[in-house]
Amino acid sequence: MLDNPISEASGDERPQGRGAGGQRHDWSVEEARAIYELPFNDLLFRAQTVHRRAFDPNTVQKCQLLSIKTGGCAEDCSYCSQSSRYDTGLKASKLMAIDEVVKGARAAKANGATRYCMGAAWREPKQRDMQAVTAMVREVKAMGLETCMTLGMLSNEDVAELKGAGLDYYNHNVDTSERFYPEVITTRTFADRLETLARVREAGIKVCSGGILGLGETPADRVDMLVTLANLPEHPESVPINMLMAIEGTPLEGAAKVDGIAFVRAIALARIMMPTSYVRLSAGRSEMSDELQALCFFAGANSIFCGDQLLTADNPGEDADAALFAKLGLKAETSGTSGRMA
Ligand code: SAM
Ligand code: DTB
Ligand code: SF4
Repeated sequence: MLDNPISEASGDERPQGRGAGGQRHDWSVEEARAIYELPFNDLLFRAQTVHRRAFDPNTVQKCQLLSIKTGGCAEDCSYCSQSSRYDTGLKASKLMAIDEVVKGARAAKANGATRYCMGAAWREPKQRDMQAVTAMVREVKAMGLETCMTLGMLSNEDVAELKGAGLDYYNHNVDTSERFYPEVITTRTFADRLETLARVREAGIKVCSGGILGLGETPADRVDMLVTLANLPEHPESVPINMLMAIEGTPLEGAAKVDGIAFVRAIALARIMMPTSYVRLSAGRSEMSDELQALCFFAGANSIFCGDQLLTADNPGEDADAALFAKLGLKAETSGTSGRMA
């Protein structure tokens, strides 16, 4: 099968474990690695074929981020500008006022974002913060935007409160492979991450989970990470793939750059294994050429973060993205017209 990408891509085969909507949850590491290592043209053809079955290939979802609580985080994630353990020069701030968040959401909507993602530099939210964050969810949702939050680990009570407020998505990345995880973060475990993801899913909140490339992981780690995501009981509805933005002062400030072709291979593998998920070309676009981004879209990425800032780091911004979309003939997904095929 692996020698003939077309037969799988054209749906001739129905491997065991394939559920409704063409989703499989029984990917073996060997099978995934063989796909990742296909000749590049075969890999891209296969990914694009899978992509076209579920999505309009020329429509890209735009999500906007806002850091609602910046810096001073107790965790030691070695890529992060917001960990209090590293001197990154970032100024820590308190949880933002609700009306400031609403103002940001209004601007994002005007720029064509359909989802507003609110992130806090916490290991986990404190009970005393839950009233404010749930109010943010209610107000942003009332504006007709999809809501997403990323607040760290959640308890059963937290997920119930967020669900009650109407939260649509929760972002919680596995970040890398289980094997490599302790080299990147020591203050929590890979199992802790999976536990929060299970709680979110159980509460009926949609899952956004992906990872970062460029942490010093091997190609095998990248494949393992994607197999973990694809073999969850349900695929995450959103899969953000970040390219490390090397932040001065963090242990990864001098990390070697990820090869662009290897990055595209990871996007393609995510698309093939999770055919109906939105695969988001996430952090790192400000350092990517138009050509690399175009290859990512061809490999099946169909979502981006828009605006000139991510949480704390740079992003291309509206003008650059408008020019890129025009060059590639891409259109932004609007709330009314989904990029999903009927
Ligand atoms: N504190 C929460 C947590 O860690 O789950 C939420 C915020 S955290 C900044 C969200 C994700 O952003 C991380 O899991 C990581 O995948 C990504 N990220 C953070 N810093 C990054 C960087 N310098 N380059 C690329 N991705 C990064
Ligand atoms: C995700 O996977 N990437 C976003 C979002 N989820 C929260 C965050 C990217 C952060 C990039 C570094 C920064 O802005 O500090
Ligand atoms: Fe804290 Fe999240 Fe940054 Fe880790 S990634 S240091 S948990 S803000």
